[in-house]
Amino acid sequence: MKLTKALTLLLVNVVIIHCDDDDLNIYDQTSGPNSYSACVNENTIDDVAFIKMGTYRGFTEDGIFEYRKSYFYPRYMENSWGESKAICKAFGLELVTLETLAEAKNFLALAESSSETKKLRAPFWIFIDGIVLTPKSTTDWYWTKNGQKISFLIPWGPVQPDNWQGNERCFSIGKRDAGDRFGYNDHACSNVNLPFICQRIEFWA
Ligand SMILES: [Ca+2]
Repeated sequence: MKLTKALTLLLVNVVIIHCDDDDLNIYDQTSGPNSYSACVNENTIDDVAFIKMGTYRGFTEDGIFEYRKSYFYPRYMENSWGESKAICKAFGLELVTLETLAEAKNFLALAESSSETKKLRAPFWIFIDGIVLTPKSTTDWYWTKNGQKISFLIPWGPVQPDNWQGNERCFSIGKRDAGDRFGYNDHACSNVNLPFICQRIEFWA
């Protein structure tokens, strides 16, 4: 292996190691909870640190752009919202955004049926992109990757958003009770580590 890039991202040290052709592509968590190393080959990223959860293809709400998206679940990783965003970026991905209500609904169903999320025990929440500017608001939510307001009515989970303990400004999905369906939730951004989901998106006119 040859070390090609070392990044210090917020409190997380992410070391990206290029995989030689004859190396096994491995993912390992080393040196404590805030240090990760991964052998990443762009052609096989689906099989390495990230489990590909599925794909989505649709049109933006204005109907101008078609897009195709792939969702990736980083196994074994739990981080703050800011760290999650940085880790996705370090691997050439983004923390998940949702372009339309149709995608938002499809994404919930996809995440709910994933073999990875089935390993989690309720209550659990999973970070995606998105912050709220007005606490407990159902409509004042923004994607941080481009600053755009979330344009559809968010299908919140039961009793959400609740701004629990007055500290919930980041967007997540998951469920509170084992029997619940997946839903969207406002969640604390820091001082808590959660799983997260990254995406890769391509647009074309
Ligand atoms: Ca909440």
